[in-house]
Amino acid sequence: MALERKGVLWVDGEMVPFADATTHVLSHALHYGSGVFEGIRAYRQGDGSAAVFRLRDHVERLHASARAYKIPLPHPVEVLSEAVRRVLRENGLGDAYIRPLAYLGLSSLGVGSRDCPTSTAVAAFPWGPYLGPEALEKGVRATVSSWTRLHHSMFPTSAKGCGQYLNSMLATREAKEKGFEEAILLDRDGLVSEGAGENLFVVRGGALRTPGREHSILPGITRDSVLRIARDLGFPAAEGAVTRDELYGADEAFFTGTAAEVTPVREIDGYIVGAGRRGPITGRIQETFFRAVRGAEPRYREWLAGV
Ligand code: PY5
Repeated sequence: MALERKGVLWVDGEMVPFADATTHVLSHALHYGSGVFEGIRAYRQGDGSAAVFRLRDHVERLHASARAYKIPLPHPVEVLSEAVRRVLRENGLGDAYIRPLAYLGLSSLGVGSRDCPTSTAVAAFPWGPYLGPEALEKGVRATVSSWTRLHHSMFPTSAKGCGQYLNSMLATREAKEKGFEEAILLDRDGLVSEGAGENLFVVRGGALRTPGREHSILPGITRDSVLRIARDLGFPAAEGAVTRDELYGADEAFFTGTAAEVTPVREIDGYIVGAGRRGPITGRIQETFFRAVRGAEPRYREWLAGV
């Protein structure tokens, strides 16, 4: 979906019109991917107000990502959290996707240069279901990628580093060229890691499993929320290894992520998952998740930050 090219962004403490939020072509990050980012969603609540889902966790992860790459991030968590709120307010947004970014800018082009200044920006815009309008209800068709998920010995995989997403881009493009909607990447040992931009859950015999950190995943905030929701609903939910044949033999499977929310997977490489539509456990988790983000589940109110 193309960006609307309007509104204002927060850039290092100033509100800047869309057209002016630019950078130089010799910025370090453009050449080497030396930036970190977040994806956050805000949701319209029952009373008409807007709230941000797990705002503090996302801003803290941005700081952790910057730390992992030794990219100085001068704005404290409180300042960036307020920047997110301000961008939503000033753009009059309720349901929105928020994209904070911190990257190394213009000075020199040595790969390890320490003199490039960090630029930090926060943008917000409407973004519907990431994997398509029908995905949340009908589920998506996924394929196991020929590309291996980058390994945690190569990159800090728990960070959202800009350059890491070349791995995801290759996998996503390959999947789409083959007629699938999303890619599932295996880790270096051939075990399931995650989707190109989502975590993955499988359901077998009423129990949920999702690959753990040792499988080079990004430990997603939605994944964490879904683990809690599943257990609160009484479903056993564990982190652990998922083999490729367990993936193909699952009763149900679904992706989780800020952009993808909770998206059922209905087919993987020609193997029909369950009955080929959203499974019953996936449905219950998805329903509870969407109630939680809209403020309709009192026990998860702590996940919402007012705007
Ligand atoms: N794994 C990867 C590789 C991701 O990029 C993401 C999020 C997740 C898992 C899920 O993490 P979380 O639940 O914390 O969002 N992806 C981004 C998002 O905003 C970018 C997608 C294009 O969902």
